[in-house]
Amino acid sequence: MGGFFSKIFSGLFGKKKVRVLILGLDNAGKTTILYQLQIGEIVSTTPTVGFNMETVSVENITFQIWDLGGQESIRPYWRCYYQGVDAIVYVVDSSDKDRIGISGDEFKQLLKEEELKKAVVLVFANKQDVEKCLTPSEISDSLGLNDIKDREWSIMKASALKGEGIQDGFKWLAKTLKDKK
Ligand SMILES: Nc1nc2c(ncn2[C@@H]2O[C@H](COP(=O)(O)OP(=O)(O)O)[C@@H](O)[C@H]2O)c(=O)[nH]1
Ligand SMILES: [Mg+2]
Repeated sequence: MGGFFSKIFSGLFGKKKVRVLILGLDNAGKTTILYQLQIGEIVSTTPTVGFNMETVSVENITFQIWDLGGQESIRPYWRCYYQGVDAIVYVVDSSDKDRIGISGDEFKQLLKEEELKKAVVLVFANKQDVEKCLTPSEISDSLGLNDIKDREWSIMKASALKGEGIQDGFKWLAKTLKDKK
């Protein structure tokens, strides 16, 4: 297990279990972010038609990672996984201008889910190393972040490829979850 993860998370949450959903369109960089955290092997992968979910457990934290998009038919079943979710980490590919609209729509759908109402939200504006990519402020607009009034949220620029911004993001998350308890 990576040193960063131990330092930030271990002991912080004691025996309480924490559930984190890492969501975003395919290719956004979710799996790469997990590798950056060096939190260990992916323990299970569930690739079915149009639905891709991975689960990683470290200490008392369960990360569930999903690819979103074009999956209307199976969406009703997602609710089975929403219960007790403490945080949503939403990953955006800042270089994918064509799909920022779709990504924003997916995000807004998620925020409407009753069972996710209490979850804090961290958005990674990922792939900031790509030239002429969308800025965090442009992504903020597409996701409607400034309309969020009922929960804590933050947007961080990141390059999972270079390992930039990821640790800061999870530090914010850890602190915010700790303060909530
Ligand atoms: N340039 C750049 N490429 C990235 C970054 N993060 C991920 N990628 C690449 O984007 C592709 C998809 O990443 P992956 O983590 O598999 O996305 P996932 O589908 O969301 O899990 C891979 O080729 C990664 O190497 C980044 O910050 N910058
Ligand atoms: Mg992946």
